[in-house]
Formats: sequence, C-alpha cells, structure tokens
Amino acid sequence: MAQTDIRPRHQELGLSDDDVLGMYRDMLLARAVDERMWLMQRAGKIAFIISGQGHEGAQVAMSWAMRKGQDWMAPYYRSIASAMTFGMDAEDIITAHLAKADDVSSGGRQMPGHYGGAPYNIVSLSSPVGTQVLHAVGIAMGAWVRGDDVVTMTQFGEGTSNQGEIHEAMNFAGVHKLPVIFVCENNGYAISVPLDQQVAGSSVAARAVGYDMPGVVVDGGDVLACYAATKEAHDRARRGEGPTLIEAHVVRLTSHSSDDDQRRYRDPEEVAALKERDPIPQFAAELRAAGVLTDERDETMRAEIKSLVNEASKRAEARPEPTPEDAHERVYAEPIPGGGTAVPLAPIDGGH
Ligand SMILES: Cc1ncc(C[n+]2csc(CCOP(=O)(O)OP(=O)(O)O)c2C)c(N)n1
Ligand SMILES: [Mg+2]
Repeated sequence: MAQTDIRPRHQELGLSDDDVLGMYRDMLLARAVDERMWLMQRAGKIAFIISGQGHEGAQVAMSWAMRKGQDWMAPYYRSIASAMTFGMDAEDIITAHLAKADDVSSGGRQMPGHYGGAPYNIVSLSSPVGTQVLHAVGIAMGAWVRGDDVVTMTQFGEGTSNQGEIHEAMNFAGVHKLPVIFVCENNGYAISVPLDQQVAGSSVAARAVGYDMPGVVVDGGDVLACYAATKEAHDRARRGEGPTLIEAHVVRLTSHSSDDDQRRYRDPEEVAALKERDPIPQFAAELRAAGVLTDERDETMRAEIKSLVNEASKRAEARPEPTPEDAHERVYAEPIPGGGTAVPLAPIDGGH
C-alpha cells in the first residue's frame, strides 16, 4: 500500500504528542475538580459552585496557545479549566471554593468561581458580568505603553456580550490595535434565557466587523480548532495587528450554578443530547484515531487524576479558616484603629 504523508492534525499545528496529551490531561483534571466541588457543595462544605463542565475543550486549547508566566488572562466564573492551564492547581481551586485563609485567589474574600492570582498572571475577577473585559483591555494598553511582549486573553459568555462594557472595551481595543484576544464562550443560555432571546441575530462574532477586528467562530468541542484560532489571534496580536474576537460554541453540561435547576427550562431531550457535544470524549476519540492515546494510557491518567484530586481536596479542607480579625486585611491601606470599626468618611462641604 502506498505510504501516506498525511500527518495528524496536531502535528500540522506544531503540537507534539506530549502537548496534546497534556491538553487532554488538563481537560480531565479540570472536569474532575469541578465534579468533586459539586459533591462538596452538596455535602455542605462549599457554599456555591458555578461549573465549567462542557467548556473545558475551548478553555484548555485557548489557554494552551498563551505563554504561561508571560501573557495575562482576565477570566470569568466558568474559567476553571483556563485558570488551571495557566498554572493554578487543583488545591488552589478547591481552597478558593472553601474560602480558606490562605486561598491564593483572594484569601477567602471572593465568591467561589472568582479565580485569580498574581503568581499566575490571572486578574481577580469581578462579579458584575463583563467588567473583566475592560480589565483585559487595560492590561493590554499597559503592556503596549511599556513595550512589553504580552498578550491578554479574556473570556465571557454570550449573554454578557450584550453588556455596555463589551462595546467600550472592543471599540477601544480596535481603535488602538491592542494585543488582546476576546473569547466569547457561547453556551446558548444566560442562566435560563436562550440565545435567541438575548443576542440579536444570534452571532456574537459578527459584531467584530464593527470594531475593525476579525470575528472567528469555532466549535468548542473541536479542541484543535480552538487552539488554531487562538494561536492565529496570538500571532496577530504580537505582530501589532490588534485584537481578535473568537466565539466558541460550547455546551453547558450542568445547570447554571448550584442554585439553579435547568430541568425547569430545558427539555430532557435537549439536556440528554448535550453529552454528544462533550469535548472530552470527542478529543479522546481524535487522539485515539491519531494513535496518541491508548485505553491503557487513558485509564492510567484518569486513575492518577482521581488520587490527585482526593489528596488536593483533603489538603484544602485541612487549611486554616480566616479569622474575624482578617476581614479588614487587604481591604484598607492601614489597619483600622480599634480592630474593626470602619471610620466614617468626612462630610463633603457644599454637597449637591
Ligand atoms: C451586571 C450583571 N448582571 C447580571 C448578573 C447576574 N448573572 C450572573 S451570570 C449571568 C448570566 C450570564 O450569561 P452568559 O454571559 O451567557 O454566561 P454563562 O453563564 O452562560 O457562561 C447573569 C445574568 C451579574 N452577575 N452581573
Ligand atoms: Mg451563556
């Protein structure tokens, strides 16, 4: 039989076998941590969980195209897999959800799902949806002013794409050709509101033309397509050609959060069909077909991850709780006299 010179897709993209196995492992790990935290929430250990299940393929692939320790990320509450690909480990994530005193994200001050940490170049996120997109543009502007070789990525949902901040941020980035990658993870719902009720015309990427940047649509279940789109956006940003908007079509496999029940607004058939678009089995099948992943390797990886998550959650649970005295730390520049009574602001003369 004639020898074929068709190389697997990942090699065409410059990714090694180790790279794609590493991506697959990051996806499995993020899923395992996410699932563990649902259990901990249901057991009353974690107050609230907002899941990234179904988004892992897009998130790992896109973050893989960024340079760890050099580039920056302004995430949103579903960014667990991205945050982990950027360097946060299972224990960091679980510790944050348990609001422990030494949580790297915020010392237990933020809500669960609010990832961040200076050591990882991940900006602490704000709860009002969309504000992180302005932060990303600010970071990109700062890097450009300083002449630093830094690209910033930010992520948000399609419902959030309708917030005023998104227009301001994208317009500013388009005018100044800033090195930023806008990632819209379109999972078809904003809590219970379906896409056709939130996005006029149903395309977020189509809006890019108004901001003088490319608008790229990718299947969030196609890990390598997500990587390729982000790599291209990253190269473009580094060449000084400005921002890119990527819209990744993903699935939200869980309810919006642990306070929601999607059975109240999604048909059972729709929910059952989501599993076919789960990025994990899709990527596993592709890696098997490329001869990179074997059943044995898959099983070993999954077993390692299971024990890693068991250990990480045990260690996270054993960490110290914050004390009431800690509450003012990192909030005010100086300790408050008397240990906690806030000093009222002086009245403003001639106020209106
Ligand atoms: C400014 C603001 N309005 C409303 C909310 C409440 N809220 C939290 S998540 C969410 C839905 C966002 O949907 P989408 O952007 O599609 O992201 P998804 O949750 O689907 O990933 C809303 C309305 C908020 N946090 N901030
Ligand atoms: Mg959504």
